[in-house]
Amino acid sequence: MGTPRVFSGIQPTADSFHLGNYLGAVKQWVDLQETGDALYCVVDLHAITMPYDPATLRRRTRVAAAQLIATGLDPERCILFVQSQVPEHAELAWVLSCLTGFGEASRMTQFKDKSAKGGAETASVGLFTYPMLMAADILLYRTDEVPVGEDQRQHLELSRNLAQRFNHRFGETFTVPAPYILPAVAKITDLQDPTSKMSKSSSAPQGIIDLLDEPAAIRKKINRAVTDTESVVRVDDEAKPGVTNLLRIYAALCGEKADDIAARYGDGGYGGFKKDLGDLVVDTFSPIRERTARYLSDDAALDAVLNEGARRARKIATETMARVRERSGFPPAV
Ligand code: AQP
Repeated sequence: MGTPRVFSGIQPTADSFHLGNYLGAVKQWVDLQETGDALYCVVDLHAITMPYDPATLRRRTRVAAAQLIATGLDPERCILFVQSQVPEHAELAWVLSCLTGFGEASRMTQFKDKSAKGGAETASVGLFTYPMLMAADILLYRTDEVPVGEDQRQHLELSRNLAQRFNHRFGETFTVPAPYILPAVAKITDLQDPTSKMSKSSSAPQGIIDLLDEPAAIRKKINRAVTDTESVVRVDDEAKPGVTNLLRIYAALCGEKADDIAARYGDGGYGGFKKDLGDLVVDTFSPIRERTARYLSDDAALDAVLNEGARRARKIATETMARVRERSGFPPAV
């Protein structure tokens, strides 16, 4: 097998990515650009599935792209682009929506959760068809591997089913993508509610560490993270979800095993452990924050990177769409 094609995306739905986005997804993206033929995308079309303000979206899209470069994505080693600049995403999403059963789409838990929060009647149809747009993102690039967090597993399963369904009905067209999910970081949890996912839209500010947080804010949030009364640092998902989450974060950032880190702190209480973790997060995020500000200060350079990324992505996307059009019974695009 040749170099695997890798694709993933992230929504510009906040002014900063958070620690869960970073450890669950973006950190893997940086690693995979070295071994894979990688495309990464700021998925602004996905971001409009919830109520939004255009000026805010425009700003967040740029902040998202700048953060991705600041974390280590190198536009020479991967294709970095903004989804709406490649119109084939929306075009293929329509074709895939017409292959998806209404019942099948209704079973998507992200739609159920998000629509329940705002009231199912007012949820947009776009929120309902979000998974088909995500399938289009992935299938357009004949993707082999998709590095994501655990919350995206169900959507990825739908992408696989849609690829197989299209291939079966209309002839071999799409690669069937595989999830690339690292169990240790697949679900980083909220610091105040350590059984729930850390999330841009549902975590309270004290429960979420942003990539662009100032050092003092990071330290404070980690100091106040919910633990337990036992005072022993050890991995135990059932009895100690808060400490276990902090250990997983620690391990992912320094590359050691969580059990080895736990053994070093033992039963000495949580103060020193939290202080060291705060330092580690600050040391990792501060250079990223500074680089993000630098990339955001040069509009023309950022535009040039994103426009070039979109041009390169579009070349692949139009090839795939030409095949899809032919197999679907449409005339060629003119
Ligand atoms: N807590 C998490 N732990 C591990 N991975 C996570 N991801 C998100 N939260 C965690 C992964 O980050 C990537 C980009 O996510 P996204 O912006 O496309 O949307 P999301 O999954 O819906 O993330 P959020 O923060 O929870 O956003 P909202 O609140 O807007 O829904 C994905 O690979 C995701 O798995």
